[in-house]
Parts: sequence; C-alpha cells; structure tokens
Amino acid sequence: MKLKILVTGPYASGKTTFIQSISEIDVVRTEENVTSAWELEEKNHTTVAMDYGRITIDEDTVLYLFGTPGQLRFDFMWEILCRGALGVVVLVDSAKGERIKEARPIIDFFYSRLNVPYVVAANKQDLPGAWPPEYVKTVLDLDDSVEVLPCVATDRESVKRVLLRLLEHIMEHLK
Ligand SMILES: Nc1nc2c(ncn2[C@@H]2O[C@H](COP(=O)(O)OP(=O)(O)O)[C@@H](O)[C@H]2O)c(=O)[nH]1
Ligand SMILES: [Mg+2]
Repeated sequence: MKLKILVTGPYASGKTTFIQSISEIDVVRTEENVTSAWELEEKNHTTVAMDYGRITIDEDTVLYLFGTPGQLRFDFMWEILCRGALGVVVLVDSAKGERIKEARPIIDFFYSRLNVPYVVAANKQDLPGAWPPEYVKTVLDLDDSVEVLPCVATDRESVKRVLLRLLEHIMEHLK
C-alpha cells in the first residue's frame, strides 16, 4: 500500500526537518532565499513548492511524504498537493507560543478539502520553554478527535512515532 501523507504547518515549524529526518531517499527540496526581515530572523531560505520524502514501514506499507510550503502566498500548491492524500501531519513550533495559532487557518484550509485523519505535532519539544501538547490543543481549539503529539523533528524516532500514530488513525478510517 502506498500512502500519501501531507506534512504542513506554519513557516519554520519544522516541516523540511521532519521529512529529512525520516526519509530513506534524498529529500527533494525546492528552496528559495527569503527576502523579508521577519523571515530572515528564522532562517535564510524557504520551501517554495514542496519537500518530498519516502519511508517504508513494512513490506506492504510505504509512506510518501509531501511537505507543503508554509506561506499562504504559495497556497495554489496546497490544492494540488491535496489530491489523493490520506492523512495530514500539522507541525507547530511549540517554543514560539505566540505563533502556535498561525496553524489554525492552515488546518481550516485542509479540513475544508480533505476528510482524512489529522495529527498535530507539537514540535521543538527539546527547546527550553516549549509548550506542552495540551497547551497547543487548547490554543488551536481542536476537536477531541485530533491528537496532539509531542515531537522533535530532528530526532528520527520521534518523527517515526508521529507517523505511526497517524498511520493507525488512517487504518481505522479506511476500515
Ligand atoms: N531545536 C529544534 N529545532 C528544530 C526542530 N525542528 C526544526 N528545527 C529548526 O527550525 C528551523 C526551521 O525548520 P524547517 O524544517 O526549515 O521549517 P519549515 O519552514 O517548516 O520547513 C530550522 O533551523 C530547523 O533546524 C526541533 O524539533 N527542535
Ligand atoms: Mg521547509
């Protein structure tokens, strides 16, 4: 079974890192230099089209990960990326409390187009002052059905835990 999974979330939430940590193929990155000052505070490049990676779970399950560009000015790409997706990981930067809510319009966009399981990954849990998953859930005003999982996107095992949990939800949904 080949499963297409979307990895989304606001700018600098860790999408590219998440896919790179787990992918068994070289991640196809499509990055451009960023120009505005607030963007440069975070990093000096941004994903313009998508990141793409692959992870084999077992002999009959392969996940294809598609990272979305985080910025709304590229949202025409999101429409295209939605096609055939069976699950969504929404990353948030838990260490930047004031930016957690930036994930809300992103979640709304996908909710209106994709009736599939979602998990929210409260990323950057390794950073001091990172907010716990329960706080992220409250700020985003998420339904009880949406699980918020702790995540460190730089850590392969952590990324794997998030994906396996999403996979469980997908299997349940496909029954
Ligand atoms: N400490 C820490 N830094 C992270 C983590 N995930 C991503 N980062 C860093 O956050 C920045 C943005 O990550 P990136 O993957 O480019 O974000 P994207 O814009 O969502 O693709 C980079 O400097 C990453 O190294 C994490 O779990 N912990
Ligand atoms: Mg990126």
